[in-house]
Amino acid sequence: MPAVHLPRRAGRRTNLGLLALLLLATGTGVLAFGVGTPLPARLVTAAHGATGLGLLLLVPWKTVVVRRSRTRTVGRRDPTAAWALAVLVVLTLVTGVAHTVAGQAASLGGVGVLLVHVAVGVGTGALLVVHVAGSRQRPRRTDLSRRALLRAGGLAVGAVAAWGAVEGGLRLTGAPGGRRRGTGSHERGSGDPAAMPVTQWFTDTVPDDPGDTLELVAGGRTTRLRAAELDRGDGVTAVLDCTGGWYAEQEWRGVRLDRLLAGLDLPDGGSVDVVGVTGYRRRLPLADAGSLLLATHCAGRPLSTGHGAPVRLVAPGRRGYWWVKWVRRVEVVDAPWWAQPPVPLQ
Ligand code: HEM
Ligand SMILES: Nc1nc2c(c(=O)[nH]1)N[C@H]1C(S)=C(S)[C@@H](COP(=O)(O)O)O[C@H]1N2
Ligand SMILES: [Mo]
Repeated sequence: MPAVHLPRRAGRRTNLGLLALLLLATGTGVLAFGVGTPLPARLVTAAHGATGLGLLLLVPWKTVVVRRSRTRTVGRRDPTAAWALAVLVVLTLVTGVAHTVAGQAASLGGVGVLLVHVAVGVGTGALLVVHVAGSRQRPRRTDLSRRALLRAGGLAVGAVAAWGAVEGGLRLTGAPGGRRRGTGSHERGSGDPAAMPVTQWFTDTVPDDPGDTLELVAGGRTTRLRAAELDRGDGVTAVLDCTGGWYAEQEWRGVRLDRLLAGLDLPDGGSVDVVGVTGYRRRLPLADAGSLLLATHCAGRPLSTGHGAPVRLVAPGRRGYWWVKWVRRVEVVDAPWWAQPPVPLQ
């Protein structure tokens, strides 16, 4: 078995390559949830797909490293955690590719396959930290040598090629994955809100009675508005793109936020808190008010309760978790928009 005679350095390079790819995959995966506009999203998901698929290129070498470690008699670590990590990586890869290829068709007992992917992906990241912390390999100067960098470049080219092969294959075969959006989401229910999924972010639930009034707190005044007063004929066509892996383009109608706030004394550089009846909330920059819509209608019909009646926020270019449903309060505040948890907590 020639494998056993491999120089020690080879194992070290393989391990470093795997570590770099796994860290990049986890990082770009998390980043993918933050971007909603097609081009930046395309770049992030491409980097994500390439780093994820690139792991497969190192499998032959890692097999050698693992075999060699099994022949070691001195200082061998308990391999249980390492095997758990390997299983999670495989599950993450399988669910990632299943989402990419088949989208909503690949759901496991009602749970979207992308949700499973994110859960095992985050688990992988956590186990990776444990695995690396228990390793005796530490960074060295020679890891940045010319040859090492050339090899890293080779791996990067291979990873991008693997991603390109998957993308090309999807397009050639006409698989659903060939038509997904830059964010990786698959189309569902465009122009037909009844066919669009009703989705909650985390623990939130559709309220029995979302009420009929909205409180506007701005310029030192509090105004109560009936939902009917918010249907002022402002319209926008915008894509709701859920991090669960689907998107839908709809015509939304209601009132633009800058028109609702017109004539009020607003703070420079301020933000606006949009709060739903259940307490679900997001804070957005006031500077975006011209592109934000408080919507009462979708595709010419009043919103259904599931989709946020009587009023929901429409935030073009932002992922679905910004589109607060059942809006009860809109409040202008001095604080910057980023002074909030990066994602909702409910
Ligand atoms: C070790 C961690 C991870 C690995 C190895 C991994 C790997 C993959 C792979 C191989 C794909 C399929 C890409 C393709 O076929 O082009 C994928 C898709 C995806 N992953 Fe991950 N992933 C990881 C973690 C995450 C995390 C933490 C998130 C989100 C928080 C995430 C979000 C996504 C999304 C949105 C897609 C769909 C992208 C698309 O369709 O182009 N991933 N992942
Ligand atoms: N109040 C409230 N608004 C919310 C959510 C929620 O859980 N609670 N989920 C958000 C998420 S993650 C998405 S994708 C969209 C889904 O909108 P839909 O159910 O109309 O499809 O609503 C957003 N607005
Ligand atoms: Mo979502």
